[in-house]
Amino acid sequence: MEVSFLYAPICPFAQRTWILLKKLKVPFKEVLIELGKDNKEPWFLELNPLGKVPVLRVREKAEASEKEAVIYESLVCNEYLNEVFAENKLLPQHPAQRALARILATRVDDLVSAMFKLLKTNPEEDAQAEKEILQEIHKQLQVIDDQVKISQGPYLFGKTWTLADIAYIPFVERVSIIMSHFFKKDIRELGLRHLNLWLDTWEKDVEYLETKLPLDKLLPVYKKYANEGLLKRLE
Ligand SMILES: N[C@@H](CCC(=O)N[C@@H](CS)C(=O)NCC(=O)O)C(=O)O
Repeated sequence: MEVSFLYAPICPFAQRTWILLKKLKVPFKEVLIELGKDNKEPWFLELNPLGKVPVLRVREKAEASEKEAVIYESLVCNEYLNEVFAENKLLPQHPAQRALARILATRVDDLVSAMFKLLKTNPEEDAQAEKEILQEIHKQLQVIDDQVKISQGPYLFGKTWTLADIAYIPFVERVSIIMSHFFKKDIRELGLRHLNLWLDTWEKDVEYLETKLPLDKLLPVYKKYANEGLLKRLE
């Protein structure tokens, strides 16, 4: 099988699949996509009509014939990699727990929405809105904290990482950066002890660290979305 991975290193959704490809040691060809340009081209839209990264192209050679599978949507890409390269071992064993892992992976979207709302807040105009959105972020991070507490950690489902952990980490990383730079708040000081335990393991995770961009690459991306009132805080 030949795998091509179409992505942009700044994209947190693509980072989910990037981490997993590395963890599974799947040899892959990297195809860098310039967002706003390459992903609008007809050849790209033919692969993914949604025009988004990540995309996986997998060439399967069976005797004389050759077939290509095209997979997109980060959670689906990771489910596919789990099935094809990991014998389905990257979700908990029990069906209800497997379902919960999938539910958590989709609940990351709520953290993502809260993150963008946070960036849109103008603290100079509305201190109450700032307080409320920070509470919403806390509530979303509490989801991780509660689950790690139940499983006794350090991961969401115990001693080994799952697809749900991978779905969360790129976004928790970005929330942490946004909180510390625009709101002077340390994610580790929210009183979420189990979240901190979970973060400790990611901070030592080799494959994740290989995909982690330096702050000078990430912060400008989020400055583009940030409200002017927040940008003043960086001056
Ligand atoms: N639901 C998609 C979201 C992917 C996504 O939004 N990717 C962004 C980059 S982070 C993208 O390709 N956006 C297209 C653009 O910026 O033009 C997934 O999970 O893969």
